Amino acid sequence: MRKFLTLLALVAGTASAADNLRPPLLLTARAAAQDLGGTWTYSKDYYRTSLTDINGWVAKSRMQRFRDVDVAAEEKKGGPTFFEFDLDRGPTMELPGAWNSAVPELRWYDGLIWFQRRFDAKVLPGQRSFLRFEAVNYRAMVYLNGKPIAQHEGGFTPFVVEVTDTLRATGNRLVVGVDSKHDAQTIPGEITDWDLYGGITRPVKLIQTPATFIDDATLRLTDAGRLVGSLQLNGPQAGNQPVSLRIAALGVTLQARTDASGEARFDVAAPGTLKRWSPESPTLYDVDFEAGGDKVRDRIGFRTIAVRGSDILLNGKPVFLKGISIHEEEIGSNPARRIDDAAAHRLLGEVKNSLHGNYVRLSHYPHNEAMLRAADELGLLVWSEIPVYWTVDWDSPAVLDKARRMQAETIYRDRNRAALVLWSIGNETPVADNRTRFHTALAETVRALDPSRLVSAALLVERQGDTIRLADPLLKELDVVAVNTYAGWYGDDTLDAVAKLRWDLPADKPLLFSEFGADAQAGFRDPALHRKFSEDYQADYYRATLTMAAKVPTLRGLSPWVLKDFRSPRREHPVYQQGWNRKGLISETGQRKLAFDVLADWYQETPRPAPPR
Ligand code: GCB
Repeated sequence: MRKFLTLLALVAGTASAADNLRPPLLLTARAAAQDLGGTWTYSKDYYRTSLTDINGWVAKSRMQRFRDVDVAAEEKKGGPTFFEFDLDRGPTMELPGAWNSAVPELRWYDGLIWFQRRFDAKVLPGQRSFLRFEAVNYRAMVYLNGKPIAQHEGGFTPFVVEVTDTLRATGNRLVVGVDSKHDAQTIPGEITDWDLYGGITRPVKLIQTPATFIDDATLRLTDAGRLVGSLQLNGPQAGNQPVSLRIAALGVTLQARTDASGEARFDVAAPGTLKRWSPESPTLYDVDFEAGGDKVRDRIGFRTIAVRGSDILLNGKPVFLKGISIHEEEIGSNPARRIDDAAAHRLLGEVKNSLHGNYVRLSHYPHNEAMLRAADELGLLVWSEIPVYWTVDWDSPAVLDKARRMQAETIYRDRNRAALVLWSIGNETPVADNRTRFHTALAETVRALDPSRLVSAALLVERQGDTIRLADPLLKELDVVAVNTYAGWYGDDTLDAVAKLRWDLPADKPLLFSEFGADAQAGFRDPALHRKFSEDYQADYYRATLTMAAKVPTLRGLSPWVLKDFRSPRREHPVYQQGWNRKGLISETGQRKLAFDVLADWYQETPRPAPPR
């Protein structure tokens, strides 16, 4: 047990400085890997008896799902031993994907489930092996061949564990305990406005590398027109090694040498032939990193992002962000948060090709890596956030540490994505000293880890008569002000009143409407009364809100709520909602509502849209 705890500490760590927040292993951008997706078996463990017995006694071995034991073979021997699980003969589930959608019995299951995957692996001498989990919601306890190898908290970020010494050539038994429970100490906390979606929701891969390997490599364009980056080697030969970077399409080849810690840096003037990435022309380059016997290729776009007064500058030019918010939920009647390339392109294609957008808010947590890559390819700017949503335990250093760790895991995962321009550090968190301290610390973390992108947060506003004010001390930490506004949906405002609302906002910072929206059930038309939940009301709500928005002088973009109806246990109106938040511009199956065209038309008027007529 002591050994297990030490290992856990290594994976979980604790940190105060931004430097210590780098995950110990990253293995980003590894194309060659053994995908462990497919058929897994599982066993529910509602009372967690794999972990502890009744009365707090040590768990009974007959309950411990993570053991490397052939239960059927043991049973054949007869004798006193018996088991109350058998993962080899358990029910099956196709992973990745949330259990809530996979099996009707698990629709509302919130707790611990053990998953098992048996696999063979090609183990070559001298090679190292790693398991990379792209996301397990919310906690993961990982065992390989009966050995505890990792634990991770946080449902939306990757983690990597080395398994070189534990991996077998045949018959590996990978068991993952997945605990979906949230509480006052988790991020997010217990109440959100989206589905529970417990499970191994993103790919699990077995990655093999040489003894010394490229753990991570990055390259970006600076405001001064230079390509700067770094490469981190890991292994016995990491220090003082020659490494190289090549962008064949630009004729760029750079040599560098790693320092004692295995890090090499690149810095060169960007060639004049470099085509900058933008939504209009999302140029990506194959960048090849090489060191010793290892090679990594990433497809990277190069652009700059900055603010000047109330303008957001993309490649030095003002840009207006025509966006929409999106949850990580694929289109279809029974989503399982199963976002592969096709699902990502389908969602983002709606935004790019039909809404005429150039921007998405990936809410309210780091999305599947496929979404970021699809945004890079399609040309959509991205806002990314960690789920510091509504309220978490602002006074707990441990919770702050978790938030900073999630932020770091996201930054290290996505920092090569040109599409990504905005890090948001919170959503609708009520103003209070402890909350502002928490966010200020997070903003510092983001700036320390990634000074090349903008920092924002979706803030709550104060209403005084017809004027909406922003009196949030967090403002000074942000490059871009963002507010969620629902006048005309929540509250008693008429839509005429919404169109006339005024805003009292900082004049020197860009503003984004990070959310506004109204529920509508697809197909429910009510042209006579324009009742709430009708498509007619939602379309009128959009017209009124866009009229109001167009009058805000510092407005530099919007991401209305939301592209697609999404599952939410809070939304139980039996006729209009049936467990879905209906603020989508399309239904869960992709049916467009009237408001879709209202926004699409507004976005088509460039460069900065005028109020709709
Ligand atoms: C919000 C939240 C979002 C909700 C939305 C709503 O302000 O940020 O997560 O889903 O409102 O529909 O009420």
